[in-house]
Order: sequence, then C-alpha cells, then structure tokens
Amino acid sequence: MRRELNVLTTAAVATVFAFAAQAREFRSADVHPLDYPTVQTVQQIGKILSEKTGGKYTIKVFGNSTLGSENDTAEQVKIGALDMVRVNTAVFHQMVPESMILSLPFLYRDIPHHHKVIYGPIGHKILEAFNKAGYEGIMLQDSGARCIYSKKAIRTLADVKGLKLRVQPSDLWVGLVKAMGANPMVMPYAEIYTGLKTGLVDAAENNYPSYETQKHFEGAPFYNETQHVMAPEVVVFSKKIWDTLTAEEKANLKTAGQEAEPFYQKLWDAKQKASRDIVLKNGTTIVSDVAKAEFQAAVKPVWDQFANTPELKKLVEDIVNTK
Ligand code: GTR
Repeated sequence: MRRELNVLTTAAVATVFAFAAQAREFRSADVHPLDYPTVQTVQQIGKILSEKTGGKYTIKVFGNSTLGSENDTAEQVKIGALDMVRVNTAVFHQMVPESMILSLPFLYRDIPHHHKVIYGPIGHKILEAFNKAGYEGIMLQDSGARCIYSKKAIRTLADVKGLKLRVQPSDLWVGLVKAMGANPMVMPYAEIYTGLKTGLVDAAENNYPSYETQKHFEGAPFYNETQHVMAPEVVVFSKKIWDTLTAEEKANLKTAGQEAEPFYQKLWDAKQKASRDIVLKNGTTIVSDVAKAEFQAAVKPVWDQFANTPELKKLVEDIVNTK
C-alpha cells in the first residue's frame, strides 16, 4: 500500500512538473497603476486566457511605468524581450498609420459613434494592421475625450496661444497642438507631473483618470473641457512570440481580447466619473464653456495633413459614415 502510494505521488509530482514546464506567464507593461482600468483589463484577458487554456497561459502586468516609457516597452515587445504591452495608439502612429486615423481631432459625433468604430469591424480591422509592424493587435480601448489642463482657464483659442503644451511622441500630436497655436513639448507620461510643477511645461492634455491618478491637478488646477481628441488605447502582443503559438492559442488570445471589451468599458465609465469627483474635491476648476467650434476650425487642416493617402482618406470616410 505504502509503495503504491509512493508510486502515485511520484507520478503526480511528475505531472505537476511537466505542466509547470509548459505553463507560461506572459509579461505585459503599462504606465498606469495596478488598479487602473487598462491594467485590470489586461489581467482580465489573462484570466479568460487561463480558463480557455486550462491554466497553461496567464498574464502578469507590470504597471506604473516600471518597465519603461510607452515607446521603450513597445520596442521591447517588438524584439520579443517582452510579451505584451498596453499603450496609447500614439506610440504606433508612424508604424501603423491606420491607428493614427482613430485619433484625428473631433472625429466622432459622440461616444456611441466612437464605440461603434473601435469595438466594431473598423476597429478589429485596424488591429489586424499592427501585424505589418511586428505586433499582433489584441484590443482597442476607449480612453475618453482628452482635454487641456493648465494653470489658467482656457476658453478660446487665444488662451492657448504660445502655451508650452506637453504632447505624446507623435507627429500627429505635434501638428495638432501647433495648429492650435501652442508650443508642443514632447515628453514621456511619467515626467509630466514634474514638468508641470517646475514650469518646464505650462499645460498638458489628457482624460480625467490620467489627470487624477498622476496628480497632474496639483500643477495644473484648471481642467478645460476642450474634448479635442478621443485617442484609443491598444493592447498588442509581440509577433515574435505570437509566431511560436499554435493556431488555437492565437485564436484564444484574440477572442480573450474581444471578450474583455464590455469588462473594460464598464470599469472605464466608472473610473471617469470617480476621477472627476476626486479632482473637484481637490480644488480643480472645471471649465466647460469652451469655444469648441473655434478649436475645431483651427485643427481641421490636420485631417488632410495626416490622412494623406487614398487608403487613409477612405478609412476616415468609413469612420465618418459609421452610423
Ligand atoms: C493616457 C494613456 C497612456 C498615455 C498617456 C499620455 O491617457 O492611457 O497610455 O498615452 O495618456 O498622454 O502619455
């Protein structure tokens, strides 16, 4: 009996070892804290994937820019040193121009229109385009409407003239802010807080959750509802590592991304409201009477400047015509 048990135990241990040798934890990076909707959603994709693969694959997210800036981590993913990353699509504007079109200023009629585009056939097709740049697109995410925050109230275009305004590293962002008459200052996300505090920049622009969680309100207490761009986030996987997966594993990852869409949106909607409340409690002045038509007219030329091929123009048309 004792001997049989020993044999059994050895067999069980061998199975566990065999499984452990096969089991794989994908590593993903994010600039946001671990309780932020983008991070929680990549963890959720990991949960779904683990269920689909009987525990073979899981995902661990490293948040708070601990693995580097968005550009650095995207580079690591490209060479296969990191499995995945969640970043803003700005990182890919040059590499995957289709992703840039999603961030054209004042592109969407309203939030439902934005959701139809990013979570519908157009968004899923754009995810496919990441392939040519060395990535596999897993999921797009609504990132709300970005607004300019500053040390003074901004209501008209004249108020932004000459402002040193932090932008993400992308030609579209630089062009957009120049078209408004401000001075674009490219800088990584993790440096904005100090930039605002030391006066290296006068202003930045982002959604409520970023403004709140990074405490940018401390250096820029006016949140001006310019709502100039809805710039989606994207979760991408390394093509180098992707190519080592079976067809079934690839399909599981893709579906896990799509299945996580409603999970993300629910967290995001709640976070936007909560962050708005928090900044108000911390003394932020929300300026909502912004002359948006003026901003819209000033940045409209950016559409033609960046949607500069027949394919990209057609994509803009398809987005505008999405009902
Ligand atoms: C946030 C976004 C980040 C990053 C950041 C930025 O809204 O979630 O991925 O792009 O903005 O402005 O750098």
